Amino acid sequence: MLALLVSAAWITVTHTTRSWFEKDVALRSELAVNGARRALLDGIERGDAHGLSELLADISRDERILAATLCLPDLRTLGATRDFPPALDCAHIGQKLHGDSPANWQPWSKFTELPGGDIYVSAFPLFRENRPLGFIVLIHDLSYTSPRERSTRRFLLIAFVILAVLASAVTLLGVRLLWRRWSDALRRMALGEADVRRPEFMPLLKDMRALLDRLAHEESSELGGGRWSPQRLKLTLQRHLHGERLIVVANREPYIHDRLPDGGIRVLHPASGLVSALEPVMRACSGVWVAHGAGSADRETVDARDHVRVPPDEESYFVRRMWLSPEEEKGYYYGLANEGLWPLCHVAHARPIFRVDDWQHYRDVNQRFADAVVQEADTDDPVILVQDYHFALLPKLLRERLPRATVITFWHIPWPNAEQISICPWHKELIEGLLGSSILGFHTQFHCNNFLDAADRFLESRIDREDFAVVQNSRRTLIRPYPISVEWPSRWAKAAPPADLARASVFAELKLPPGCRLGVGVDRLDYTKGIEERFRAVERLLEREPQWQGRFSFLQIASPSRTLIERYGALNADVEALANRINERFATGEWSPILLQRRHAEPAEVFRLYRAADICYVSSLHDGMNLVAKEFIAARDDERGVLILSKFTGAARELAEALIVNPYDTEEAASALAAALAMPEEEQRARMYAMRSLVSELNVYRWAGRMLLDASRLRRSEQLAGLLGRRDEIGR
Ligand code: ADQ
Repeated sequence: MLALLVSAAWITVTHTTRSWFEKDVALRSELAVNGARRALLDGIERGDAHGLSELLADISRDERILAATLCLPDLRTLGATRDFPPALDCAHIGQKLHGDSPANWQPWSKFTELPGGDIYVSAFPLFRENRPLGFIVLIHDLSYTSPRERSTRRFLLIAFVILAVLASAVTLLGVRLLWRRWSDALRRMALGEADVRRPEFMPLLKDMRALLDRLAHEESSELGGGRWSPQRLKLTLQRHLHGERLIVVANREPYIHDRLPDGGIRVLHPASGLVSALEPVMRACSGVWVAHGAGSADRETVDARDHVRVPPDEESYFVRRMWLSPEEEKGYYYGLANEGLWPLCHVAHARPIFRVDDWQHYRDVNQRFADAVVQEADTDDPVILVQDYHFALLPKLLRERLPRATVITFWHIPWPNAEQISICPWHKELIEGLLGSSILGFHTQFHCNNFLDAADRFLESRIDREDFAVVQNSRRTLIRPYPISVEWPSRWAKAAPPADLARASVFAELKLPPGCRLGVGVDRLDYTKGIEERFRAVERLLEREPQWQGRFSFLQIASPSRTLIERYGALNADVEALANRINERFATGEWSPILLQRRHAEPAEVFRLYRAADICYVSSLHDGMNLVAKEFIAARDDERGVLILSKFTGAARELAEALIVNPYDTEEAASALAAALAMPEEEQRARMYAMRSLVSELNVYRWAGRMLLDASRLRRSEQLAGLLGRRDEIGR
């Protein structure tokens, strides 16, 4: 910038000084000619060549005039000083005077740079009573101007620099003064000093206050600000909800006891996003988790009250197991929940099926879980966390039995638009059931809005759009977005081997050649996860960029899920057939492009795989959040690896540094795979660093903590409303 300014100043100064000198010379020559004009005209009329030559010699005696010549209208030379250059003869200069005839001649001049020094040539027509008698040409010495120009330029430049410095200093001073006055006024206005009111500050002040409110609310000083941790979550529960224990209700249990063929028992962590997220919260808070006991050794491991202490090595909370008959499980779990509600809520082109029998079982099982929760509650105002689409009716049932309970319900999957939800014959009952909650949470604001629209359309209720709440039968339910996340730091990441060791062991197990690159996918085998689309992207990559054949494999760990449902059976067969077809097309020797393992993997192994991989591809066709994406980030403490993420996941709204793709667009997904494989280490590091910073802040303790804080606020307002005897609306 400075160089640009100096060059501009230099050009301006050179141009100005040059034009000064030219003007000066032009004036001098005009004076010289005017002084000798009459004598010149007389001499020409007389044809006195000798006298004219003497006159020219007189004129060129001036120290700045080098030579002179006198020309006639027919461009012949009448006289010239001795050293007048022949190149500038009368014919040549005559052309420059313009005019179609000598009567129209105009004075002419030109600056010329020559190796020996600069000269200035000027020509003046000589008229007597409008009659052209000839013209005189003078050659001026301008070599004296160069040193003068140089010193003038230097002087002007120095002046310019001094001026620039002075101007900057004055501007800086002015800005500082203005800033001080501005910030002082803003500070005084923020402190509420009555004499300061400037309208331009109002939007800023509003934002500041909103932020302060949020911070004050979210990070009350006694709990300490900053990152949410298990300790902070536990303190929040104790101080704000006076609760020592939480009651969680979820279909899936966090630990499954499984009978082994040799008669022994092993403990499994189920492949479930809900469990992965909620289990660390329960370890932090303690309490009881009410769930379906689905393991083959579950009954043998509970006490008389169907309780078992978990986690096996820590025993910080209880699981209360519920026993379902095969008919109940078929109707409530496989039927209504997974053949009805799951496809209803996901845009994945599977037709939902609703059967009256399934609905009856769903209602019965919800009622049985409500009974169990009431048994588990040791106060009349417990804090209950109801999880997911298996228990849409439970909040209302609990509200009837425990009116003072704080019921926080979280819906882990998308909530569709009103038209779509109305496909379910019992959509009103579902919405009404959920409105028994104090707070109903979704991953995104979009799903909250869909729920508000549905409540507005199908129920007698009042929608408070400012506070995002539904008011029905004198009860307020807050509808809020709480994007779910993973624990941070992750205990599985802590326990996993460092990246190079993880890579070496995984490569050895998979028999991958050393230079090979590895992509990984970890999912329940579910049609919403886009596993077929993922394989097709790998196939397209190998077609388009054959250099990756033999050098890139994609490992898919797919845990069989909901296998009794026909649609899942078909998916299982389709995924396998597709993997086989692609492998038959490209596999050579020991190398295969798709490594499909249909099995459950324990979290320790899943995290080792994340660390070993170059790429993790999450290609869900629709997903409330998707925790695999966040787990991959939590695992990569080496800040390497590339996450490719479907834009149809809730996670894509937060993880902008992932390569975001439309999984249906095979070309785009193949390009993302190619870009990930070619991505330089520095870029991987920058992206991973940004995503790790975000997920570490927005961790699962924050997810739970924000819900608990909102619940405590609501509870206080309800208590206050009760004290004031307001019966019209229990609310804020
Ligand atoms: P899910 O549909 O189960 O969760 P997701 O969020 O991806 O999906 O979580 C899957 C969990 O299971 C992860 O913890 C993963 O490690 C584990 N997992 C997957 N496959 C596995 C395998 N083969 N072996 C072992 N573990 C495996 C639902 C919603 C999501 C939402 C979560 C949480 O569908 O959108 O993110 O709940 O709210």
